[in-house]
Amino acid sequence: MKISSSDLPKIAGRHQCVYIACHSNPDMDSVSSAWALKTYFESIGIKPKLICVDPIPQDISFLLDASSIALVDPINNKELFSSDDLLVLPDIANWMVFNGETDEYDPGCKTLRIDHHNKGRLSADYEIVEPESSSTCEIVFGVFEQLGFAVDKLLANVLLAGILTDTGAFVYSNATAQTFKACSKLIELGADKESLMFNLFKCIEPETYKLLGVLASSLQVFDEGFVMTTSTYNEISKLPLAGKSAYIDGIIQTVSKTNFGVRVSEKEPGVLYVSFRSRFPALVDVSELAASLGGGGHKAASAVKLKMEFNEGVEYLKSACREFAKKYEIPTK
Ligand SMILES: [Mn+2]
Repeated sequence: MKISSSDLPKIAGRHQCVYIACHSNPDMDSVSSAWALKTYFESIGIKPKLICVDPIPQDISFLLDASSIALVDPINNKELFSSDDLLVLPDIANWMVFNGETDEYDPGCKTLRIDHHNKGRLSADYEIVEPESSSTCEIVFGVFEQLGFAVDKLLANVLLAGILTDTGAFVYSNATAQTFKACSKLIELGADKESLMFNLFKCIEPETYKLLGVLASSLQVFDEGFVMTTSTYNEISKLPLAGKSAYIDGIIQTVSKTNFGVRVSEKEPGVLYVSFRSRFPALVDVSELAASLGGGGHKAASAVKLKMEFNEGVEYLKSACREFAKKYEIPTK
């Protein structure tokens, strides 16, 4: 059920315990929006619990204290939530994104989804879903403005960090006039753009660039008009410090004469993390491609996780991408 910002306090107040989930393999938008929502709920006397199925990346520590985010195992712990609880799902469109494993999941409590992903397979009890927003942090900031919740300097920094990373520092097509307005207000509220840019984009581990070398050497352009890079578990495991960088997925959407790019990473043996990036998001909707394989995301950026042996998975993806690519004319530049 679609709700408005003003419904939030009474919905949260109805429940015994409020949980706020970061998604599996959490990024800045996930952790920042979850942390921001926790700050709001605390301001109205609710003490939510932050949870995540994966550890929070160390590189977020410059921004916020993630030590209160509890590591949970919702698949094996069926008693995690009681029927009186509310589970808040920021930046989460599918149960697989929440639990890291499967869409076949029922938390056994009420759910509230606040998200900017379209084509979500998860139907929550309460929803604030805005696919036109750049990031969940942009939505959350809009919610705070409507609620009249005062955003201090720390919170402004946290929200701006989520927007900056989800837009690739405004490079991606999801950065709209509304996004710039929100960022302008956040900077006026005290967000330190220069410090964020330094910490987010100028503190890259050298191994990240070595990983880029692995990706560049595997890069293959297909006649159907797409590009693919692959990295095996063996290659990735030698570079444990290679962080998540916007630049890494960025390269697959910049190759001339292609419509979209694919990055295949075997992060665990037999588990392929696949990112899709559209070069023409208004025309080539890679969320369709991801959805056809069981994943999801946006027109410009989507993903799927496949449990397949590396070579078999890569061949499977090549044929799915070839089929999808046939729908589009190959760009002249
Ligand atoms: Mn996001």
